[in-house]
Amino acid sequence: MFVMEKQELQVEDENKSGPVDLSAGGNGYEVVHSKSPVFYDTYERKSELKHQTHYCPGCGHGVAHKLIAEAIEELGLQDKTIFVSPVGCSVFAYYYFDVGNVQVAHGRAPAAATGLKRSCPEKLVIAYQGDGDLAAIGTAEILHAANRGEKITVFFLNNAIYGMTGGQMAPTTLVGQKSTTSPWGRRPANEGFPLHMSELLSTLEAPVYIERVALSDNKNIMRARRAIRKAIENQRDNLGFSFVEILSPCPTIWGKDPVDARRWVADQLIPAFPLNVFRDRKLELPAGLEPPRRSVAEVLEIRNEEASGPSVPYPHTFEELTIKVAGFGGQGVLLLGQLLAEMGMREGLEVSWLPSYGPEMRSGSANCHVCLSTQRIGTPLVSRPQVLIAMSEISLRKFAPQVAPGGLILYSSDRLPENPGIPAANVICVPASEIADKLGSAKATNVVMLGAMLAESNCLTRESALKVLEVKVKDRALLEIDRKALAAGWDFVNHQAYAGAVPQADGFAY
Ligand SMILES: Cc1ncc(C[n+]2csc(CCOP(=O)(O)OP(=O)(O)O)c2C)c(N)n1
Ligand code: SF4
Repeated sequence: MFVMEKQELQVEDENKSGPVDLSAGGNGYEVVHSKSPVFYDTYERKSELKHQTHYCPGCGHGVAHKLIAEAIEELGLQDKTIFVSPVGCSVFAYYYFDVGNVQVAHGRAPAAATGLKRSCPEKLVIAYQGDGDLAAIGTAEILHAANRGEKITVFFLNNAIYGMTGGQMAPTTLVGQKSTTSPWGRRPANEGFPLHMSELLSTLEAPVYIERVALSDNKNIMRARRAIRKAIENQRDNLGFSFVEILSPCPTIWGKDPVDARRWVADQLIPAFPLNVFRDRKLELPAGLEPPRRSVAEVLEIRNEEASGPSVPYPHTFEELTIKVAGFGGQGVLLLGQLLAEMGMREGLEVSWLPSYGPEMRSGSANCHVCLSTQRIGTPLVSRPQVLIAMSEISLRKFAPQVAPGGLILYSSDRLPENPGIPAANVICVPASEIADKLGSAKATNVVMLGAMLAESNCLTRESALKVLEVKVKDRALLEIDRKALAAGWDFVNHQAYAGAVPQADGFAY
């Protein structure tokens, strides 16, 4: 929208999203300022708002977005940027920034940004948070990310209030400032004093850069611009944790017009939160204590050619297979799920593994959800498993009713209990613990079940199972037993299970 007339007029075409570029026509106009290409052309969420943002007029979020977009553009980092947006008024930042985007749960941006940066260190990871998000529900996340010196950039929009939810008191709300939850004005004796996040983080060793700026007037906005750019440059140069607190107007909740709101930033916020460079230095780490850097493939002990997928495609007969493994702690329930997921990965599938267990270390209930898919997985939750591996009677009774019609239940026992309440599913009882005992270790019970499952479902190959076991099982003697256990579970299903039929209430009999 920003055509500056070199000589006289500014022209806009109503039918286009941007200005008419007259420079090509050689008529004296020159575009000196335009919307950063780091922004999408239009705001797609609402048809009636395509050419404006969802922010209120005079809101600081829009200004901060603009400064960030320009810095990313100037530094040529658009293709490398991952923007982590929070919960708050800026929740929709991903509608504006044409970069990689992740929107996270309330307060969790520094934690998500940590994961992103550690797994993709070459990316520019920006966490953007409001004061409710960062300084209330997310206090722990920001403190620990800063203390670990995560090499991320955090922009903290402090407008001294919860904007999105209608004006509740934030940790940064000023003494005496009214909010819906402090209608009498914040009283330190009851609500405590405002939290000064920049000062707090400055007590930590690890951060390399902490500055507080304000969107109060053009001069301060230019300072904010420089601080934002520097915080991004620091990450580009791999320097460490950078944090910019941006005092920002929220005219709507403050009940002011945009001009007065800016003035209020200058008159009230800045005195309470003085502008300052609290930290700007290189981090000196003790020598010799650097963590080793290993790729995901190395950590999983997958050779590179395997990590990049199999050369010969495996003949998977399913698009998505959902599995639940359930039992109690100590039975190797979670490990069995991990084995399946890692086998799937080796066979070039998309996989997910989601554990769920009680607080007890041993003997508490434990189960895991596993998805194997030829497509991207929508959710790791398995509420209707196609396969249930039940390692105990309690888990059989609890999860069998969830099994999809026509699904498969493998039960670790020689027979079904009375009235098991099993739906129209195929059931195979596998005396897995007896088999494992005979082979020399009850620990191999889960691998007997794995062998049985592979034999019955053909979902993954025995070769993959052996490869994963070789990596996972460090004890050579146990590995030998596991190899036999895999074969024994397989043989049981192929040669014995059908001979000793167990009558089923629904007519299925194995
Ligand atoms: C777990 C959780 N708790 C509470 C909320 C409600 N909630 C949404 S936004 C918000 C506060 C936002 O304030 P702030 O971070 O200051 O951002 P602003 O809207 O002012 O930009 C709250 C409490 C939520 N969405 N999720
Ligand atoms: S409520 Fe406040 S923070 Fe939210 S968009 Fe409006 S002015 Fe901005």
